[in-house]
Amino acid sequence: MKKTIILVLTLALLSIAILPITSAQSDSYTIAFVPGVNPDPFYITMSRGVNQAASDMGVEVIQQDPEQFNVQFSVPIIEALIARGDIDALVTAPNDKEQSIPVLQKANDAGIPVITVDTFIGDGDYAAGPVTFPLSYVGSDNVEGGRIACNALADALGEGAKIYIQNVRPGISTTDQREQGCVEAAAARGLEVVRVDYNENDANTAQQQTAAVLQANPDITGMFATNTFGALGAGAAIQNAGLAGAVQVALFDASEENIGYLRDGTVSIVIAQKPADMGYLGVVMQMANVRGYTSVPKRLPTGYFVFTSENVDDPNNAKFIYTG
Ligand code: T6T
Repeated sequence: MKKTIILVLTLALLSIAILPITSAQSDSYTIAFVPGVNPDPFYITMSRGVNQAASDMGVEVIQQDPEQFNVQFSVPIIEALIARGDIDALVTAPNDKEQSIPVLQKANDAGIPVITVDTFIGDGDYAAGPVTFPLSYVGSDNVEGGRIACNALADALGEGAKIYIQNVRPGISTTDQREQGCVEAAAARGLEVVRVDYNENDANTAQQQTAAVLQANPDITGMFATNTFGALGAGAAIQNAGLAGAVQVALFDASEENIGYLRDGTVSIVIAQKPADMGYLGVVMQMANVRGYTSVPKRLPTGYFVFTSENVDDPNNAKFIYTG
């Protein structure tokens, strides 16, 4: 996989040097970036990668942020970007596997190539799945991420333990797949998933739900929170209930707050994605495509770094913590 990334980067960067592109063409190339929601440390970090690539490649980026992780907010933004008539390519994290399809199809039909970063539409298989028009899907393997989380819980708790999942909302490709991976790992390792709650990306809701579930089910000894906001709420609930250490907790997303929960012993592992790389590679691959390369891969997994109490203070790993 590293080889693919290096090849794409090398081809795209080489193209700047060797293709006869006028400064007018390069000046006028504009990429729209629409993250899943902001503010969110994950997408703030992704934005850093997008802007770094744009600066490295001399293209303009227009970023527009949905206020909530919801198609009601992202669809009008994308509609307006299409209507401008001056957008050459779109890099975006769709809010819903199905509901985001029509507006992205419309962008593609208007001649704006689409790369999805972090999340996907359809089933994410843009080569042979039900939705094939996007150029590429750049993001984590989220089934694998859910498995990493719940295998860690199984390692710590052993067979027969009861666990709880804090998730966002059905329909979001990433968090659906994390839940799936966790449930699969739990079944394989003999853990019982007692309950799944959905917090709508609201840390306060996640905190209240977690507190209520742990109080009503004192035999739950492990939990998995599938993204930044669920993790933030789960960590607070565990702290307030004085359950640090008694309940093993696996969190997704390496925000400063979540790393703080790991440092103070509230949680056991934090799974970091590579949002800056997703953003950087999304822009690079759009540029490779516009410059005529046919080797842009339909799928580019970006990998993880798993933080534990043993490696969290190693300065070499600080780069995996999200930008605040
Ligand atoms: O976990 C990330 C992202 O991967 C997911 O699609 C939505 O939530 C986050 O942005 C974290 O808040």
